[in-house]
Amino acid sequence: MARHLITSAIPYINGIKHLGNLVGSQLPADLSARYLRARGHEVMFICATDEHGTPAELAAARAGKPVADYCAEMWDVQKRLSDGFRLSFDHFGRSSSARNHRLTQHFARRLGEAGLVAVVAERQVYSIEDERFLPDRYIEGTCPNCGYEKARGDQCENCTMQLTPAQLIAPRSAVSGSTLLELRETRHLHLRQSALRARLRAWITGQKGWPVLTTSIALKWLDDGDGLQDRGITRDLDWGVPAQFPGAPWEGMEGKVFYVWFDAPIEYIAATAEWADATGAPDAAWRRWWRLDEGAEDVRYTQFMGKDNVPFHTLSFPATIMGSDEPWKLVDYIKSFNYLTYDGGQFSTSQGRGVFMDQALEILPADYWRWWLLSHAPETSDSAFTWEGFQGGVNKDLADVLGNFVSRVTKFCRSKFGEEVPAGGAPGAPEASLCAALDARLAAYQAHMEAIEVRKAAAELRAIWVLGNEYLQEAAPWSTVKADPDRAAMQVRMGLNLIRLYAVLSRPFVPDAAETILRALGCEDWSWPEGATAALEALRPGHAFTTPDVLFRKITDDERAEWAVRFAGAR
Ligand code: B3M
Ligand code: ZN
Repeated sequence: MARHLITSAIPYINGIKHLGNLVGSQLPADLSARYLRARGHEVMFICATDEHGTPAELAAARAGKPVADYCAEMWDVQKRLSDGFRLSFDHFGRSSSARNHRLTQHFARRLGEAGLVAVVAERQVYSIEDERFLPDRYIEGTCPNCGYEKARGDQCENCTMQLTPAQLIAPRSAVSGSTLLELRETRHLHLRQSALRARLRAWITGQKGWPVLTTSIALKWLDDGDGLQDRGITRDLDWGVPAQFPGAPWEGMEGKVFYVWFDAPIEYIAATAEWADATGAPDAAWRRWWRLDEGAEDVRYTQFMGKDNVPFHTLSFPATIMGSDEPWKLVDYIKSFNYLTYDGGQFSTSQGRGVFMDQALEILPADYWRWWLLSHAPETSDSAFTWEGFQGGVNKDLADVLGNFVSRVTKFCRSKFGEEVPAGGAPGAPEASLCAALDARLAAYQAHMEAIEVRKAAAELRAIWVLGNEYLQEAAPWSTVKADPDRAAMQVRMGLNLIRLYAVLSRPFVPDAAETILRALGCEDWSWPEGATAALEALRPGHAFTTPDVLFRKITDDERAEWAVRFAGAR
């Protein structure tokens, strides 16, 4: 028993996320949360919507709605979709919450009092045609690092480099496309991150066993100096956490709000407080997850995110926490992901290219997507979504292997012995070797899940399903039953117990199917197996069950062809 705090990168509020977003943070985080709960650990799994900043303002303007209304509506939409994908957040918060306003201002004040915030007069990009200062994200241009032409003024999403607008080549306004830009003077707050460089380096290099992807990105930006320049943490926007507030150790920040990347990670903490508020729990209930002096010493904190988010989680957010000089919990392990590509190109929100969360659930149940996406998670490199690959994976793994096993065993039992677990004799050598093989694979499965090696865990689970099919094929109860009905009964009893075991082990990946199976088996025993031999005795002779309907249907060639056309672009 340990306590696990898990956060997923919080999705921007503007629009429905595509499958690449889903598999890059929320879905693997859910897998981990579900697994750890199944093993009896105490888990706090937090996500939220990222509601501030220019993307929200731009999207609200496009929708012709006040930004607060737009965000409230989109939160509902995203919440419904995350429920639809069975993402088991303990709380799905909002970065615009009162809790986050208060906490963000708290951190800002602490940083200011520690001398880590400077008021800087700077010359900022002003768009003459738009008649306004342009925040970084409202400026687009060519990346000085990789030449990508649609780099934004805060970051190049192609090479992950953090940028300032002045570094962009051929800058233009993202509001109007105007190139009539000039620099005008204004005052902003800057976070003196560079003062924390030594502490950050010591912390990062002291981490054991972080993924190479995480550490290399962190050290790159730390050493290049680029990621750790003192950065402006205020913006000229209305919507956000006000930078001028009672007790603020500075003046003159009226009309400015904190930069979205300053308040977004703080929302991990705030959303845990929102959870306490929503459940009527006292402050101590959320603080024991976050404050080292209030119980968080034994918490293991894991963050999940796409690789473009890594600099903010290895440098900016830790700088906020360290700089506060208060005992807040820092992350223990960062699991980061590469990208999922769509049919040879990129998923594109702006072009509507690829499959989005709402569309995915319209055409197939969540489990189909969960299984394929997780078993192809872009861990060591990008991975490719193709309709052929998706059809093949679903049909083979889910329909032919897991679904077919469940159906063969239950139907055969029903026809020969009726819908209850048959008694039969004692297991023999084939069953002993099945159990030995299961135990070895189970140990590997657990090890991969604990190490958050998602694809390896999926492969091991699939291999566990395959063991059942191989056993059934060799035992062949449909032949045994003629000469030795007792032995056939025992084999079927094994098969039914394997089905229950599969439901328990597969639940983190395919929760709905797992629940359907256990319901059909008339069983509520979700206990994680100690070992295969005991686990295969859970359903006793005489236990009644019902034969489930088809667990997973196959995707037809016609459907595949139709979907490929439908999701090619122009949503
Ligand atoms: N919303 C970026 C993203 O969705 C950003 C993550 C914030 S995590 C604190 O990729
Ligand atoms: Zn670039």
